[in-house]
Formats: sequence, structure tokens, C-alpha cells
Amino acid sequence: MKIWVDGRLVEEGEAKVTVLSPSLNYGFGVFEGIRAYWSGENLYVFRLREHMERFLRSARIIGLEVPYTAEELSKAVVETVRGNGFKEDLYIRPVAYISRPQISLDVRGLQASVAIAALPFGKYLKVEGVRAAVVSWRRVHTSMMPVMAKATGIYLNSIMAAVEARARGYDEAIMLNAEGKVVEGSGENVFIVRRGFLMTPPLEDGILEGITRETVITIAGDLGIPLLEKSITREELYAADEAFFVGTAAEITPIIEIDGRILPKGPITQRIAETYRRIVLGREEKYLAWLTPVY
Ligand code: PY5
Repeated sequence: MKIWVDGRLVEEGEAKVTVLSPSLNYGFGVFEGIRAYWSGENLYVFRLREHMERFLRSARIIGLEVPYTAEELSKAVVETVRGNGFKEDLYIRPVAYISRPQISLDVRGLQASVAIAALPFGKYLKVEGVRAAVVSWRRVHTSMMPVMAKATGIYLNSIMAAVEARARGYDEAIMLNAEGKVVEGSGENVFIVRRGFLMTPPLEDGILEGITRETVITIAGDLGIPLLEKSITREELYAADEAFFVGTAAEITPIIEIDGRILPKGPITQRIAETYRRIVLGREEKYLAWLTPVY
């Protein structure tokens, strides 16, 4: 498998980084997760431009200097996929990191390297639905870490949550913020349905500005499903008629149980999941602009 590193496609074994990289030691890096779908005729990268724009936004928030434009990075993704000749569903992982050794925390003025990998990838969570647990680890508060940035170091928080849920026999974690509001999964945004309304926590509660979340908000608008971006309490979560995770890796995954409370796989989740599937495969004329054909 070939990986794009600062403008060159190299074999995976050659894409190396020093163990003294501050990105490895201190988590000073940013990354993206992007999917590409094989339609049977072409490979379509989903919302590539939006992902690369968020990548640069994340870098800007943490003060990491990435020497490429969104346009250049988007082209690099296509080049990476083409260079490997993939004709199947993929997960694409761009990462920006410091490639030189440094002990000091004064990372000002360092220029990032960028690597882009593309891997054949199937489902991330069980498609039929997951059992979720509200975990004891709280989501890092926006006053402590820039949670809006998809920064590598912040993912220790996600790992603690993901592992706790699985160790307790569940499939995925639901995290509360410091105020006790429901915010997101370990690597997914969350939606609930109550009384016909779709609800999802607002940005200011401290969530990643998910691209799938935004996609679902658009789909809900098209389907005429009323939507509220509002804070969600733990009890509202338990009282939900339906709930689902959304994310690049998770796509639209129904939540079928929360802390021992069974939820039906409801009709709204299903309609949204079906529409999402059609969009990513290029079967919704209106959203073809969200797809970047590779070949
Ligand atoms: N919230 C968190 C904490 C995330 O890590 C992710 C994405 C999302 C929400 C959803 O964002 P988006 O819809 O833009 O993907 N998580 C990564 C992904 O590629 C996976 C990390 C393991 O889906």
C-alpha cells in the first residue's frame, strides 16, 4: 500500500516518523477521517473538500502550520487512491504532524508534514445497531481543550470512553460534557428522536463539528423532519423513541439499547440511513456535488 507523504507516494514502510516527534509524545497533530464508496462503476470520495477544510481549520485552532491548501490536499487524496488503484470502499486518513524531534513544548513556528493513507474498510460499528453505555469519563470541556478541532491528543479522551464502554460489555460509549449534558460518542455525533422531532446537541456543548451530522441535518430538512439543535439531558436520552450515531466511520448506526434500556430501530433512523446510503453511492442527483469521482 502506498502512502502520500509531503507530495510523494511512498511504500507504507517508508512512511516513518521519529519517536521524538512532539505529535507522538504530546498529541500535537490533527487528522481527518474520510470515506470513499465504490458504486460498481466509480469510486466516490464523500465530501472531500469539507473534510480538507476542517483539517486546515483544526490545524489553525491548535496553531499547527500546514503548508498546503484545501485544494492541494483534496488533489493529494485523489492521487493517493488512484496510485493504489483501489476499486472498493475505503477509509482515508490524512494526518498532519511534526516530523522532527523536539522535547520542548514550544511548538511555535514548526511546519507540519502531512501523510495521507487510504485503506479498504467495511463497517466500523454493527450495522444492525449498537448497545451504548453512558460512560464515566466526561468529554473534555471546551475550556480545557479545543474540542472543535480534530486534534490527535484529544483522542485519548475518546479512547478512555470507547474502552470503558466495551469493557462493560457494550458496543460504544455515549459521553456527557462537564455540565452533564449528552454530547457525543467516542467517535460519532449523536441524534435522538422524541415526539417526531430529531434532536442533536449544539456545537456550544462541546462537540466535534461533524460532517455527517451536518449531512443528516440537511437530509432531515429535505425529508421534512423537524430538527432541534439543543442540549440533551441524560434522562431525555433514556426517554428517546429512537437514537442513532453518525460519523464518517459509523455512517448512520442505530442505537438499540442505552444503559440497559431497549430502543426500537425506528422509522426516522431508517429513512435517514437509506437516504444517506443513496447519497454516498451517487444515487441522489441533488447531492452529486458532495462526491468527488476518483476515476
Ligand atoms: N465526534 C467525534 C469525537 C469524532 O471523532 C467523529 C469522527 C465525529 C464526531 C463525526 O464526525 P464526521 O461526521 O465528520 O466524521 N470520528 C472518526 C471518523 O472518521 C473516527 C475516529 C476513530 O468517523
